[in-house]
Amino acid sequence: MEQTFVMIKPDGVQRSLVGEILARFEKKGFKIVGLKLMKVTEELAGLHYQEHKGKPFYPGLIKYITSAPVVVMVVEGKNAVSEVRKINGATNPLDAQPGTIRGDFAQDIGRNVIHGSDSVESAKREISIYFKQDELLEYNYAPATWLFE
Ligand code: IDP
Ligand code: MG
Repeated sequence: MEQTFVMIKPDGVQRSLVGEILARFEKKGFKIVGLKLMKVTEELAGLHYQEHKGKPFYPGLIKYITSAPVVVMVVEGKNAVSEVRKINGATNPLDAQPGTIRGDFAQDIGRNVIHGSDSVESAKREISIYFKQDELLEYNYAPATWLFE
């Protein structure tokens, strides 16, 4: 099973979309192995978005992501990295299909509600930025019996 890192960005929390978004991942059958509400510091934001340093939107992105609390989580399932990105939809909500989180709940690329890691390597790196090892739980996920052949 693959793990990926997901963040409900400040706009998602402020717009009361946490329950709705969590429900989508739960209903897909993803096992939530870590989950918390937190404020992202400038330092964490810089680590998370290091690949975008120097781009025109970078200062705005850091301001956005540190502006108010976010919900971070680690979800586990088959091909979790790419499946989560499908559920999230295209980066620009105007390109995101209806039925995706960004397609249903966002209009602006700078307020696109949700983050999902883009590769297994990124997922590992991002999980280690936001979670301590003892915040990731190992437990028996009952629905697995009915999710997998
Ligand atoms: P992703 O979140 O779909 O992986 P990335 O290209 O990695 O997209 O960009 C990271 C985040 O930076 C986006 O989710 C969005 O919040 C922000 N971003 C990317 N491009 C722009 C832009 O052109 N204007 C404003 N914000 C942007
Ligand atoms: Mg990205």
